[in-house]
Amino acid sequence: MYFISYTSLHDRCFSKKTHYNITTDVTYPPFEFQKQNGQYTGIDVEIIRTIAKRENFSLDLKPISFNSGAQMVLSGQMDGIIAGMSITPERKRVYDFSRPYYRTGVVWAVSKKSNITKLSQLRGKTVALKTGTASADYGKSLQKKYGFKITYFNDSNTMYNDVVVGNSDAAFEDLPVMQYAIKNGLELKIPKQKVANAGWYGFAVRKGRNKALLASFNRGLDSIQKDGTYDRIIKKYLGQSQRHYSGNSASDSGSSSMWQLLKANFPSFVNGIIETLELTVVGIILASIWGIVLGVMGVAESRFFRGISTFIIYIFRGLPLLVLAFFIYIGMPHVLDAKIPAFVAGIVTLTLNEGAYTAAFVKGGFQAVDKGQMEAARSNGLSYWQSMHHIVMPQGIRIMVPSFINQFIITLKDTSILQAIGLVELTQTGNLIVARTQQGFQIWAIVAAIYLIMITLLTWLSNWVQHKIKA
Ligand code: ASN
Repeated sequence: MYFISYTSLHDRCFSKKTHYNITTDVTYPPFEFQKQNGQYTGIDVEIIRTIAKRENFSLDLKPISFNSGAQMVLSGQMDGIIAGMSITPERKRVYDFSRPYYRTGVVWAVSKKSNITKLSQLRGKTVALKTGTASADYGKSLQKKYGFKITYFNDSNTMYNDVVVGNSDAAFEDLPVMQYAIKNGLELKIPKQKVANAGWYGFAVRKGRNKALLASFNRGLDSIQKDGTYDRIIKKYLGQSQRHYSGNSASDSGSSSMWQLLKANFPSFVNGIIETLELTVVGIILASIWGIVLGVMGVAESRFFRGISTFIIYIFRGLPLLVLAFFIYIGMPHVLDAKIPAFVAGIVTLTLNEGAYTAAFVKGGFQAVDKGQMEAARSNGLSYWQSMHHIVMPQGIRIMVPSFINQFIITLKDTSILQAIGLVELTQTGNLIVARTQQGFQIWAIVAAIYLIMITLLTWLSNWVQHKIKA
C-alpha cells in the first residue's frame, strides 16, 4: 500500500502522535490527484499534510471514491474527509465542518463539439453525474424540469470521459474543478458560466466525533492562511497549467505507446499487483479452509450440522460480493463501534463469499461418490467418519480438484471488486493511471494482460500442486 509512507508507519509505531485515517477523493484535480510516481498531491493533500505537520498528528490519506469515503466517515471507519467537499445544509446534519477553505459552486459542461447552449436543449438527452456529490444533487433537481436521463459515475474522470466520447451529453461538476480540467486540456466546455448553489469547501468529520481533529484543522488552517502558505499552495496549482488531460481519450492520441506507459507507471503497477496477490493468496487459503469445513459439515451425519452448512452457503452465495464488502467495511463499524482495516474487511469478504462456493462444491463432490462405497465401508465395520475419511473423501477430493482451480481463478478476479472499499489493487491502480494519463485503451489493455498472466501462472501452479499431491 504505497500511500502508507515509511514516516507514517514509523510515526504510528514509535511515537505518541495522534494518528488519523483521512479519506480523499480518488481523483479531483486540482484538489487531489495522483502523480506519475504514485504519490498523491493537490491543494487538499498539501493543506492536510501541512496542517498535520504543524499540529503534530500523523495521518494515512486514503483515496476512496467520494461517495464511499463520505460514508466511511459516518460509519467511523475514517476520522475525516478532505475531498473538495461542499458544506451543505443537509450534510451539516451529519457532519461537523471546518471553517470553509475554498469557494465553489456548480456548473454544467458539454463536449467541445456540442452545440448545446441551454439546459432546455437537454430534453431526452443523457446527463452524467457523480454519485453522492452536491453537483449530482443539483443536476438531479433539474431532471424533471428539463426532462433528461441520468447516468451515475463514481469518479469525476470517468464521468468527464463519458461526455467526451459522446455517451452522455452533459455533466454537472464544481466550477473550480471543471475550470481546471478544461484549462488542462479536457475536451469539454462550459456553455454558460452561471454558477448554481454557490458555497464553500470544508474539511469534515462525523458529527460530534473527532472534535480534537477538527480543532487542529481549524487552527492549522488559520496558521497557513496567516503566514501565506495557503496562498502559495493555491498558486502552485492554479498559477500554472499542469497538463492532466491529453485531450482525446481514444487511442488515437498516440502520445505514449503501451510500453512507455508501462515503464512510466511501473512502480504503481507493481504496488497494484502486490496488493492483488496478497488478497488472492490469503483469500484463497482462508476461503478453502472455511469452504472445506463447511462442506464437510454439509455431509455430516447430524442434521443440525448439515442445516447450519446449508444456511451459511445459502446466505453468502446469495449476497453479491460488493454488498458483502460494503456491509462488512461500512456497515459493521456502526454496530461494533470499531474500525476494521480495509485489508481485513476485504479478506473476510473473500473468505465468506468464495468459501460458500467452495463449500457447495466440496459438499457436492462428497455426495457424488457412489453411495455403495459408503454402504460397503459401513458393512465392513467402519464408523461413519472412518468411512468418510478413508473411502469417500479421497474419491470426492479427486472430483473437486478442477472446481478448486476454478474457484482460485474466480477469487483472483473478484479481488478487483474490493477497490470499492479503498484497496488500491490492480484495477484501482488502472483507474488512477487512466485518470492521470487519459490513455484508457492502453492502460486497460495492460491491466487485462496482467490479469491474464497472473491467472495463467495461478493455473499452472495449481496443476503442478495437483500432480505433486497425486504423485
Ligand atoms: N464536490 C463534491 C461534493 O461536494 C465532492 C467531490 O466530488 N469530491 O459533493
